[in-house]
Amino acid sequence: MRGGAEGERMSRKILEAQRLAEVVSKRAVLKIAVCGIGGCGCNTITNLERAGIDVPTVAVNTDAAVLYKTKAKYRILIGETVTRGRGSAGSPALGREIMSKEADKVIAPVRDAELFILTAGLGGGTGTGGIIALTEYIKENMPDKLVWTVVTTPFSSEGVERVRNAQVALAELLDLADVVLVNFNDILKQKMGSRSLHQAFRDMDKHLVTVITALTSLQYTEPTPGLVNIDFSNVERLTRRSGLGFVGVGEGSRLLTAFENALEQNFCEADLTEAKGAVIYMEGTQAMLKTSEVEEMTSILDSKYGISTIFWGVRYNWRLYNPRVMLLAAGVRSPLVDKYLEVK
Ligand SMILES: Nc1nc2c(ncn2[C@@H]2O[C@H](COP(=O)(O)OP(=O)(O)OP(=O)(O)O)[C@@H](O)[C@H]2O)c(=O)[nH]1
Ligand SMILES: [Mg+2]
Repeated sequence: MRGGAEGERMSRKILEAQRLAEVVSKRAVLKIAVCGIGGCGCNTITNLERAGIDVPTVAVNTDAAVLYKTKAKYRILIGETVTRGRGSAGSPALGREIMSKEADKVIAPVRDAELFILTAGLGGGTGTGGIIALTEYIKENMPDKLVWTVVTTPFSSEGVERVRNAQVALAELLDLADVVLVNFNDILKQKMGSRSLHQAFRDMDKHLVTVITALTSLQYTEPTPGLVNIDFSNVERLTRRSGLGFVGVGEGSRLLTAFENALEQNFCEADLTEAKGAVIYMEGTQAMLKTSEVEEMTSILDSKYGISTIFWGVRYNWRLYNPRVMLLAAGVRSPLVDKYLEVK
């Protein structure tokens, strides 16, 4: 048996270690919430829930029937007195007005999140006006939080009015949000060669789930010696008010192939040259994540794109057959987005 003084010293040490571990674990977990607005946003939330996402999800709509069918941790009907639960009939102005009055109610269940991922299909009323008003609300009332938006642009075949709604909203979002990730439906259709509009929407649905799931996995990064690890302050410094962003997720037989495939997942023709910085998040077994290939990824980003600020995240995942890489680049350019915003 240890003596009284010695025993006391030991138990104090154990208590201190426990307290430190608690602080570390609290600091390390990045609190993320995902919020989907309008028909497309609600559909994305349902798909994320089906895929087993494990961050709080909020689905918001003015359309009660669509919301009723949505699967989400929190479902919030807005504009009930104005639209009587029937949607905003394609009016972004109405969607915006309703959300600006009820944003408080929407955010209430996830108020403690540090990073909000907001998603909507641009072109209609609720999602288009709502995502702008919600971003504005968070930026005005909780300026320390980050807002990343994941949006789609309508197919040209959906008509001029929807495209115009989307153009105006995209321009505003680029000013308001910390990061805007935009996916052009037309580009996806070209790449996938989808047979019908319905099929193309389903392809985009899958893409949105992959991107948002990958973004939320940033909360799991494990500190790895020898790499500049991702923590919240890195993510914050890199993405705050960084405008247009790029995210690609790829798998491949080797890490480098996965990385190249991630670069291919480009649905806004983003040009990564001179981007503000990048985050690379890798998953796989320890044997898959080879240091030499990690170095090669860094050197490609540096020599080909001139990106020198790179943060790394690793999560060992014994269930994967192939390594998976998520590449997030902040502050990218896109001639396609520039052109899209010019057309009136
Ligand atoms: N990928 C995908 N895109 C969709 C889906 N539904 C709609 N969209 C796209 O999102 C745009 C906006 O549509 P909605 O989300 O239904 O519109 P809303 O925000 O509910 O607006 P209102 O109904 O007018 O209040 C459309 O123009 C489509 O381009 C969907 O299920 N999947
Ligand atoms: Mg709707």
